[in-house]
Amino acid sequence: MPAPTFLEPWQLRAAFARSLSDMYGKEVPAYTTLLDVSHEVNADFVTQHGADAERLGSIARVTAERHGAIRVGTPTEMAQVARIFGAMGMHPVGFYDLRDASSSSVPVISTAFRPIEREELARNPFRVFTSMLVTADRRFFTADLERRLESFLGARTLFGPELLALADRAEVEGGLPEDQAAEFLRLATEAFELSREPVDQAWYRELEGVSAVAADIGGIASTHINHLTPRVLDIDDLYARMEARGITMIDAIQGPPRWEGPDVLLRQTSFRALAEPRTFRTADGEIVSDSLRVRFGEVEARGIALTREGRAAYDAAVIEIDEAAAAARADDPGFTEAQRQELARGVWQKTFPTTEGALADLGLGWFTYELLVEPVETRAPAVVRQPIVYEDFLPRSAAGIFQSNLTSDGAKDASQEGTDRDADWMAGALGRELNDPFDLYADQVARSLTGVAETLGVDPATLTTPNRTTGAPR
Ligand code: OOG
Ligand code: NI
Repeated sequence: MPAPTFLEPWQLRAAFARSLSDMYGKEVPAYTTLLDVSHEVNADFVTQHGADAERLGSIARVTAERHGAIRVGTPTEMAQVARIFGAMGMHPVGFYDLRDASSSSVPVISTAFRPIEREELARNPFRVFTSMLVTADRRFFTADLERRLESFLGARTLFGPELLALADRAEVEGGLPEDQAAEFLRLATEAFELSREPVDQAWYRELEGVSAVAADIGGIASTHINHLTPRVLDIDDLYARMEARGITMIDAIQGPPRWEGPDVLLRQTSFRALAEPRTFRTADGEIVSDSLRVRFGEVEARGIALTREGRAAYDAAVIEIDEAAAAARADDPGFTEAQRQELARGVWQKTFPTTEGALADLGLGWFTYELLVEPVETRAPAVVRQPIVYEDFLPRSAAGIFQSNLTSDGAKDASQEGTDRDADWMAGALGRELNDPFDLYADQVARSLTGVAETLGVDPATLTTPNRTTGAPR
């Protein structure tokens, strides 16, 4: 009898991404439409651009690529999520504070679980944006509400002991045998299904008065996947094709504008999912059918990762665009989204160079260096520069995504002092190291330079000198 197959973390991750996608497609049919349109957009893009289309990831990677979003209530639940994703080789990266990034009431802080090694990312880059409530923040929750919320959250179990035990075993042993892997994947997928249990109506509505996000997290005794986002190679094309199919998208594409230079960071857009039927238990114990609009469809395009300097330039450009757009809107209430995009393009042209080479030479973007395998032996080995794709999220876009899909703004008492939360606090809640995204990109660059320098027998520092490298002609 052949030995049972053993699934390594990346195989668990790829299988989980598929399993979650199948489940979510059944729950939210519009997601399946989004996948169909995404595949069309990507296929057409590859036909038009050839090998250049795969500069920021192979088409196989991009086709399988998804990010999920989930929301939990407590540090205990957050630490359990970390164990489940740890089993799949997904580690917490980055700290996002959405409490101030949003004008609506979004009382959460977040991190993203994702693979961190280059090879692992190439195998399957599945990532999950994970948010948790800050119940102690008085701008959102009174002391009384905090106490009742904590007691509700403390009494629920999102992830059963069997799932957590399998997760721990996978992490310690570097994977799971086939039968245990199947059970792990089944339980993990089930943990993120939408519950059919009746929702306590009074409790849900009370929390909704404070924040729709707080109600989604703390108003029900289970969690669910909020959205699952495919990646496209041309998000403007996707936007137009979705609208042509009669699916109304939010007004804007979040993040950088469309322009003639290299794509950087992340552009995202979304559409409101249909109202989903849910049952509620009323104050007098009656079960009634109603619906909730909480989950939505999102899609994204990824560009080149920016260095700290590049990111600072990005953040400044975003503020400049906002201020200029606000001024233009004050002058002319008819100021359109198309005009805002045009204005944004102008700011981009001042801020970023139009070639990858300049982005590298100015130290704004991250690039790795590789030896070009030349079939012609007479040529000296050439060093080629490859852009690193941005693997993370943007707090402002995340806040925009949260906000554009809320049914109400909720209530935020700005006169109260916010509760301090930072990356160290998050690491403590997770009980694990919280990776800094910039450090991860810098490591990738350093490793690529060392590799090339060793092969050539030169000092790695000489490899990043401008003009020493040949980039793609862009
Ligand atoms: C997460 C919103 C953020 C993104 O892609 O920036 C997000 C949520 O709605 O739970 O998913
Ligand atoms: Ni998202």
